[in-house]
Amino acid sequence: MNDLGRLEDLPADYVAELRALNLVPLWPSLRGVLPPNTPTRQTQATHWPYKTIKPLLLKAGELTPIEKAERRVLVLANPGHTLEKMQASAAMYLGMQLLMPGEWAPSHRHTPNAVRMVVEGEGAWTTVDGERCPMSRGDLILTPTGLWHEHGHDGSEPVIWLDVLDLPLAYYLEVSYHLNGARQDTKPGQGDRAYARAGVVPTPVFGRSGKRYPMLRYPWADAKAALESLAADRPDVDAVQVTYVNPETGEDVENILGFHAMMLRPGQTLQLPARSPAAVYHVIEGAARVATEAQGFDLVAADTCCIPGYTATTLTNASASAAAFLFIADESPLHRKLGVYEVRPDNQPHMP
Ligand code: GTQ
Repeated sequence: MNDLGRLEDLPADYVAELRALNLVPLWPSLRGVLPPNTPTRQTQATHWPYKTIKPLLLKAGELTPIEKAERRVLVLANPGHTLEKMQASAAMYLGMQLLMPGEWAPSHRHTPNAVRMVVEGEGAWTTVDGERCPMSRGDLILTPTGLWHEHGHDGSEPVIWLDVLDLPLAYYLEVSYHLNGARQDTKPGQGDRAYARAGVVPTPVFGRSGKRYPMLRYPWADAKAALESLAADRPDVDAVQVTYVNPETGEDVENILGFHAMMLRPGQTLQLPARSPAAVYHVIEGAARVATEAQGFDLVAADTCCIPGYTATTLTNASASAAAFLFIADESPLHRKLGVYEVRPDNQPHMP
């Protein structure tokens, strides 16, 4: 509650005089912008079931040709931010994108960072900075800030993927814009081949690649194998999780958002402490329940949900026989860089 003076306590003509001069008294709003203990979050826990999105996305394919859409995307908008803002959380944007056989989404580049998590369909590719990246279910493909990218499709069925961008932050910072370009020539070299095994990196005689983004495609087959081998190696460890990193530096693949893959063993329940960043959970394989103290969502394959920051979360794999595999996107690199990253194992504030 606001125990400081209210705006109504002030004479109306005084407030009007201030406003005419673009001045605002702080004290009536101080508790609003600096609330006690836990930040105010517009982000609401929200579930987007894939089975509800897919038919509407295919309908968009009939209604709007790719030439008119440039990117044919249904945005997964968080109602807590209002739908018009097209944001899933403070920093994250989510969209489901459809490409039909033979279509081409032209080359452009922009200041926001993006990744694609492939949901369904074979035969599509994204060319990023001249590297042609094939798209198969569960693959993660980066299109980091400033890199040219275009999508094409040589297959015979619709291809759908989940876009994750830091667009809301870039827009808020007033740095969001794009440039259009010509169809890219593809160059030899595939990061996922050059960096196919952890712990060894290419050294072309006189040093390392020096590329800020040496690896652009993270095949699901490799991430899944890493999770399975980690789970087998560490039966004592509950959280079977890997983070998508730059293989040259070990740092998060992009500057602002973080990306992870998690395996829930059959029957497993995993308690995640409240942490400052908002998180997005997307099921690659299997099914999982994502629950907060207030509510829970039962996610099946290709479903996506968003959980606000500072919220303890319980993940459950109800299957007695099948592992569940999740893709997780969060705002942790941003929070760490800003010095506000916080973990609350006891749900109490631990201001860094
Ligand atoms: O595929 O380049 O969902 O530029 C939003 C903006 C996808 C893309 C989105 C984009 C793209």
